[in-house]
Amino acid sequence: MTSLLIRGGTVVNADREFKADVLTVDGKIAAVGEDATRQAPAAAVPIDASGQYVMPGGIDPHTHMQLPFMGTVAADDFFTGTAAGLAGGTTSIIDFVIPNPQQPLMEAYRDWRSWAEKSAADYGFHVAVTWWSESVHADMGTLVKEEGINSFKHFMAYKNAIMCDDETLVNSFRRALELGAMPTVHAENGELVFLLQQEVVKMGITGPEGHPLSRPPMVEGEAANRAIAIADVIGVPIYIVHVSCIEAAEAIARARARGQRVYGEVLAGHLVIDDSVYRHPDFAQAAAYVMSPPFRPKGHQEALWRGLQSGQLHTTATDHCVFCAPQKAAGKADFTKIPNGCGGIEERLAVIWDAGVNTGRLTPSEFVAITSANTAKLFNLYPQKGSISAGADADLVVWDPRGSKTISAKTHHSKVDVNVFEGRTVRGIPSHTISQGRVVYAKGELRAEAGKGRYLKRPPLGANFHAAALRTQDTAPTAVQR
Ligand code: DUC
Ligand code: ZN
Ligand code: ZN
Repeated sequence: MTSLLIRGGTVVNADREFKADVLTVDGKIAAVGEDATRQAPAAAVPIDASGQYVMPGGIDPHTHMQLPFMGTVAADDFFTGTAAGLAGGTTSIIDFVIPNPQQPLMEAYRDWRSWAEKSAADYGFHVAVTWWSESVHADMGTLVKEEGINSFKHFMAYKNAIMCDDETLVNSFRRALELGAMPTVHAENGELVFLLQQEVVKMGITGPEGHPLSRPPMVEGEAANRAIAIADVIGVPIYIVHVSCIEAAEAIARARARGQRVYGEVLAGHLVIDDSVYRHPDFAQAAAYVMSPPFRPKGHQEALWRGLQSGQLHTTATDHCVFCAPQKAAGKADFTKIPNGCGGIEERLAVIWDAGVNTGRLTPSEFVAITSANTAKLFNLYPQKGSISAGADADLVVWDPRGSKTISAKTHHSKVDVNVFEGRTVRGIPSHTISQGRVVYAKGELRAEAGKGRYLKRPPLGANFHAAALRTQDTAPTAVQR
């Protein structure tokens, strides 16, 4: 039996914070509070959490480990990427299975499952629907009913690659509704991106500064509005990944005000980095920030914070998808060929704590809501994940609110050669990360082990979640008697 007794800390859940000891036994939280102290076996290993917070380990609902993309493969594999996450207090990820168009979903799913076996932390998958056929319809059923998938991803951008047209969106959303699964979208209008990329290049703008010009906020706003409208007509909830701009955040807020069940995710990078990075005179420095949607002018960041503060936006993620400088160099002569993606899995919690809690924008409980609990609830992992309560998985972070560090590629654990938060000093860092009741990170020492992560099956969301998501513009369907 392995047991830990985390003593003297302040436990923070999404609903409240309170002083309590936490006892873990064999990978689960056995007790919280007086029971923990009383029931602790003599062999329990003590961890001193005095003056610190004890929070659920972070869940990153949006990562792309070893993703084959734009002619190359993302540099962090499932081991190095999840290990970096553990060093930053993130104990679970939800990554993406992305079939090529015409590839059977089940085949791609099996590929990703085998790649992920080396994960150091627990993991689940959203599965992307990149094309439509009867076999895709059938595979979605198998994935939900047998494989524990309850969310499907749709790329509205990346024309001539993985982009969904409206026909696919409509068919897939309808199937998701039948299955009790959550449709999710990368909201950017791929036709507009395609057109603007050509126009920007024709103007002679071939460097990374062309990237945000080809993907302005309205391109994201259009797609968010369209996806939300389709979901409304179908009567299914919808989750918009990496909301980066006012236009998309407002689309979500408007739909929610109409009573529609719409959820929004925000990336740590989009909260604190602005589009000035694309104007760096050194290609490699600017290309390091090429991701989609791009970083935005400053005003958008404030809107994203307000969305999180007001509860109109719900989760935070990273879109961790890293490419090293030689990979980014594929787009040296043409920004449209720069592999899209940035890191952040190790930094997300500290960046959001520093810019969110230390500034008074968020309480510690609100921080837990947007870094783990809301994701666990939306994707049906709660309270196994996202909660410090008896019976939950022993995935915890002991958080030192006075500890600080300066983020750098020289000291991070990802394999990528840059860090988009380079030079940022953050106050509030993990002292210990505990995964499945094992101390996997302690005061700078990472003890991640390949293959220790487990696949997380996520059951469908249930009839109530879907049944209540009625069309907001319903009129009773009645035939005219003639
Ligand atoms: N955006 C990125 O920047 N990289 C991977 C996929 C995506 O949508
Ligand atoms: Zn995306
Ligand atoms: Zn992504």
